Parts: sequence; C-alpha cells; structure tokens
Amino acid sequence: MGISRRCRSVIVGTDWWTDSDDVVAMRVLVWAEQQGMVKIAAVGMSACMPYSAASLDAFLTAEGRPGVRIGIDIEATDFGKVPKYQKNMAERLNGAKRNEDCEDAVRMYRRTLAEMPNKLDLIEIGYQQVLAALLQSPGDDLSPLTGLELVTLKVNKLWVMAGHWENDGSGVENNFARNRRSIVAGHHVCAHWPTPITFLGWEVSNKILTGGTLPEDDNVALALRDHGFPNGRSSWDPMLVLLACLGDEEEAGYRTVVGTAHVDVDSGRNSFDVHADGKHAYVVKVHPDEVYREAIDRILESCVRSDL
Ligand SMILES: [Ca+2]
Repeated sequence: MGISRRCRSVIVGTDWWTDSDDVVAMRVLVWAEQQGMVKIAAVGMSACMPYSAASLDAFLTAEGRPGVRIGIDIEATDFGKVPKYQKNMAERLNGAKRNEDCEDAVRMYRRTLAEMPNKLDLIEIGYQQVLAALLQSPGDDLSPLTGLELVTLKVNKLWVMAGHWENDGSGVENNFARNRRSIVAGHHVCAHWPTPITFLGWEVSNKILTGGTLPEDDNVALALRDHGFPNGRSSWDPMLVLLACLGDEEEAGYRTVVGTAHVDVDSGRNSFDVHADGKHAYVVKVHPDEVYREAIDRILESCVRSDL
C-alpha cells in the first residue's frame, strides 16, 4: 500500500461511543496527516455522552494534533450502553473541552464546507444523522447555499463504514440499523447524497483485529482494554479511514462492486443494486486478512509515544 499522490482536506464523522475502533481510527487519521496524505479540517461527533468532547480532544492532543475543530450532535444521546474508555481517557489526559464548548455538528460542517476553497472528502465512521441533517439544512448566516448545494459544490467523495454487503449486498449492520435515528439517517443519505460514496462493510473487517500489539500504557491500548478488547478490536473504522486517506480503492487493496445502495427505512436492512453507472460502491478485499492487519498495526506501533 503506497502513499496517496495528493493531499486532500477531510472532515471525519465519528460516534466515538459504542465501540473503541474509533480510537484506533483516529490514530490512523493523525498518522495520515503527518504523512502528508490528508489535512484534518474538522471532526464531527454523531453521538453525545459525558466526556465525548473531553476525551476526543484530549486524545487528539496527545496524538500530536491539538486544536482540531470539533462539532457535536448534542441531542444524539440515545445509542445505548455507556462504555468507560471515554471517562478514563478524559481524566487521564486532563481533557477539559466540554460538549457544550463545541459547535453544533451541522453548523460545523456548513461552516467548514463554506470556508473551503477546494473540494474535500468526507469520512464517516459513526452514525449518519448529521450528514442527513446537513443535506436538509437551509441557507443561513454561514452560507446562502442549502446543505445539498454545499455538499454538491464542495465535496468530492464520501467514504463510509456502514453496511453488511457480503450476501449479494444485503444485510443488517450497526451504523445503519442501531436505532430509529440511525436508520432514518442511513436511508436518507443513501437516497439523496449527491457525490460518489464508497462503503466499507462489517464483513470486511470483522475478523481483522488490530491494536493488540501495543504497549499496555499506550492510549489506544488503554481504550481497547477499557472496552474489553485488550487483544485487539475488529478494524472497521481504522480500515475505512486508511482506505479514505489513501483515496484509491485499488491502491488500498480492494476491488469495488458498483451500483446503488439502499437502507430500508423500517428495518434498517441495507441492500445493493449492482449497475455500472451507479454512484455507490462497496469494497471487497483482494489480499489475505493478514496484509490489512499488519498495515494497521504497523501504523499504530509507529505512533507510540516514547515519553508516556
Ligand atoms: Ca464508530
């Protein structure tokens, strides 16, 4: 896997809640910026729990990337369960940013898109209600353009970890089907998002565990342990982030199935119509799992701070 030939700005959406692979993914993201592959324009949080902003901001700072613009959907408190890594991370790293200090996520996306002189890529490793609300947002003080117009004008491509595509593109997966909020959002994004979308599905990364080789006191290792996966977690979010930062499915080690994705608005079940002129694609691995696992683990290990 080589390095992308051009540096693109990206906005990354994360739930930073119901699983710990978001933490692994954020390390990969900061690494990709340090490699000159992407520039992190902002991060949007699609879930809100105590210590969301405090832990994410403190983690990014500890990774060597302080001051990232963070937006949050402060109403998105209904995804269930409360993992403990966020509280422990915030307290250990002295995270001081409050959720209330962050801009509303839709306004953050609108502000960032309106400011951007060139097209950027969006990466989503959480739930999609912020993206759906962005599409439906009217013109405002930030831009006279609607959200749909802003995305059409300023977004090159959307990269998404969501769906379960291995059974003829039909399955049920958490990021679409977690609850009513996520189902309605996934349905809307698949039906109305104006740019190409590449999906990396549950089946791609479920058996590829990463993060288990890190030192015990490393911040990613501590989050995985707090979440109950000290030997490594499935690499859904980090593999999608690495794919998006490389910016080329083939270069990242995948073939694509092209067509149109759908999410059933009642059940949250995803489906896929294969046709050559579709705007959507899902990725299928062309290498053994070990190749992808080693790529992620090498990145994670290269970022371990010797002063911790
Ligand atoms: Ca996630």
